[in-house]
Amino acid sequence: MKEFNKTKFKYNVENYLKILFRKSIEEASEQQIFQAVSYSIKEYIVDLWIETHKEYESRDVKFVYYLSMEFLMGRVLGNMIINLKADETVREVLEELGLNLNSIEEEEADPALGNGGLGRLAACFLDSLSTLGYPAYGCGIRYKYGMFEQKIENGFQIEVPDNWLKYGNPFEMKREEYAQEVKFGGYVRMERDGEGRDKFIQENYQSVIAIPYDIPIVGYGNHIVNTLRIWDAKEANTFNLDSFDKGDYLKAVEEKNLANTICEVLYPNDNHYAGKELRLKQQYFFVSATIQRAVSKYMENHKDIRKIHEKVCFQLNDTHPTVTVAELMRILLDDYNLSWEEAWEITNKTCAYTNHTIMTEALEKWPIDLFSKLLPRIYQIVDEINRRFLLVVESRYPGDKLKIKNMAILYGGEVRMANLAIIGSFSVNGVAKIHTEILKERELKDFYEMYSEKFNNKTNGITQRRFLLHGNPLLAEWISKKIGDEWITNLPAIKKIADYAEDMTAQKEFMDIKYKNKIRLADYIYKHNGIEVDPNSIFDVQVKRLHEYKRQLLNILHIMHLYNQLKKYPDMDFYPRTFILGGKASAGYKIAKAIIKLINSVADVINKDESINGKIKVVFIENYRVSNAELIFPAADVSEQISTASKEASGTGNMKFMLNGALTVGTMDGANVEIFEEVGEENMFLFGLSSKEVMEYELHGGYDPKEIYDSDAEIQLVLDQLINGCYFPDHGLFNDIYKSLLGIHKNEKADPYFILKDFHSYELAQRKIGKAYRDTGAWAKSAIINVAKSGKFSSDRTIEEYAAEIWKLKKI
Ligand code: GPU
Repeated sequence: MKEFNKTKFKYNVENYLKILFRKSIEEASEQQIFQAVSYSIKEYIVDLWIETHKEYESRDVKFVYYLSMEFLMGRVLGNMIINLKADETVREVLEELGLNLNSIEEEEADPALGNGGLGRLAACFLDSLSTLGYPAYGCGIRYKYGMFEQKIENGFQIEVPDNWLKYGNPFEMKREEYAQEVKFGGYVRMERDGEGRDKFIQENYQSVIAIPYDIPIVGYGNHIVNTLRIWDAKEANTFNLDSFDKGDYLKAVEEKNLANTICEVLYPNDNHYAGKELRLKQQYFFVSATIQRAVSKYMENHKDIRKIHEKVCFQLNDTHPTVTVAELMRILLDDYNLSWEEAWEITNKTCAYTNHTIMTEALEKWPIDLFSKLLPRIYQIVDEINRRFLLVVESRYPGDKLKIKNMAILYGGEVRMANLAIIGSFSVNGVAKIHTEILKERELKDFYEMYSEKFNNKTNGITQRRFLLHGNPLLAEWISKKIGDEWITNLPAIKKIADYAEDMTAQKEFMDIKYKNKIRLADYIYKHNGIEVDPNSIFDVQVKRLHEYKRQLLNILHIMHLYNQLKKYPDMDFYPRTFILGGKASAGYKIAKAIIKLINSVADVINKDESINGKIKVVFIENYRVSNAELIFPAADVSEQISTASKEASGTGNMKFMLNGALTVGTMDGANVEIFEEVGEENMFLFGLSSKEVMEYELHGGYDPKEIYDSDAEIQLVLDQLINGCYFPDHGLFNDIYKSLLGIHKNEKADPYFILKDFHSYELAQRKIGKAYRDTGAWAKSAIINVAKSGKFSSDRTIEEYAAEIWKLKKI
């Protein structure tokens, strides 16, 4: 195997500058240097990439195709260098050339082809798949514009397009030779073939050509390189002046438009289905291209299409790629002439589905009208899957209309994608224990009753290579010095660091590192927000997408309350606190945007109030994304994981904080439950209703927050401050928030996320935190124990479980 060669790398950097830009190091811009360094790294990686695939071919391995509308990769250069174990060499060479790797890394766009947890999970999975040596493709869309850039102007969120490809992406490789045709619209004509079989032929359709771009995914220290394949759209070759005469001029223009729009932009919705036709086009576009190519690749070196499940598994990342089920059926039926029964059996052995939420507003339900017009042949197949499925339901539950209502794919004029995914897959998994239990007991109860063997849990994980080794070099080095570096590829080995939890020198070293990371973040905050924060204060952090169920509102209302208390009792016992919040709101999510404005308005008032002596600072981090997340997690003392119990499927930020030695204040929700199992009561601050209690209330139409408002003067004060101009002169602005809590809107549930109900319990937990932090030794001990117990939450563990129990993959 080729080793990373210092001399060659040095030569390459200068040579690429010359070839790409006709510049010397002295003349080149930082961006040009980033490009040259990236191409030099890529040159080395490509050889490993080729080797890896030769090996795959010679061993005739099984592949998983991880189909996802989102891959939130973050910057790749630094991570690739680390995974190549070339960090030291690269730094040396660059220094000899008078360059600095950290500032070169800053030149890279932050690829954000994802919204939040779901997309970042996909990116962590790719890192683990390569590191563990599993043959895999990530398959998605090459959006021209990724997640929007968030600007805060006058406290309001403004969305700015993210032109991440402006300078080109040095790591991608266009693979024209694997282009696929994808067909939309038209109609289906039926004819009999020579053997009397029905043939279905789509006609008068619009074509788009899907062009794959491959990005290498480098495993840690093992020379294995898998592929992230993202598809771009190109017009089919019909657009020329000749078509004018042939009368299909309009069709040619339409095809051109379709090709130009499909991959234009990532929908910025998290946990929310918007029902846009273009979104369905995106889904079918990348699914069809992926499945067609996967089948062709399989047939290149296998004879029997009937055995494709032995070499291929399609993992569906939520319902977004669910048309996979019907597309595979279409190919097996129409292109390979299999019988329905054969095709169905194969499809069922090849597809697996992951559910990532129980939020009902996230359920994808396409109007049949729209669906059948856009995908006429696919719709026929879905219709037939539905018809046959309902026969099974009817024979098992004769006359049971409720079962049909709950489980049918086609119902009430809609195509229900989750039902199609469950029926078409051999595996259905949730993403944390409690989430899977809720799916089985409530959301998908009827399916669980029918197909209990399909259901399984795969608790999420994160990659320690990015979120500790790359993001927190000081802590990473400290850990490795103490217990060796096995944790990099075997996170449970990090448990040995617990031996140092009570060692006072180690505690001090740990807190020093935390302090340095807090200074690093404080500098960032000063640079970006102009706010001075005290690194000796408690850094209390909530960073994640803005969503009512995640309850950033509970956090900010509590801050408002604390501020009231400090004003009222200036001498009260209070440990200085810096509240750091960050996250994007979906562009059309009004109340979430109002909450951002509220946070910024409260920050303005509190940060300026000299009478509280800087005891509270509030910071809203603009444009929260993977690159600044890597600065934020290492600097956190307190991790806010405060979703309404039962609503957060898993959460993964919770794991990133823990890995970096923050203590969690949280509800018994998602993976918090499993973090609690690991660290115990002494090392975590639990509060709030349990998921059982929440669901019980929901069953009975909620609860009455007015009782709390009327009987609790402190809460009343805080709520009134929303609408009395205390924080912002425009009274109306926070009205919607006020009403959402007290239920003044007709037909709307009051406080559906139990914010007032959990308020006091949260306040109590927060008070415990202030107290606990004063005992630095005990705090350090808890923080070190959190790091030590994070072993379970590596995405390596998650991927091992998927590989063994769902994909049946072999490592190479
Ligand atoms: N999640 Br559905 C998203 O980030 N976006 C979505 O559209 C959907 C789910 C998240 C869950 O909210 C989070 O709890 C989970 O940890 C993550 O997916 C990965 O499973």
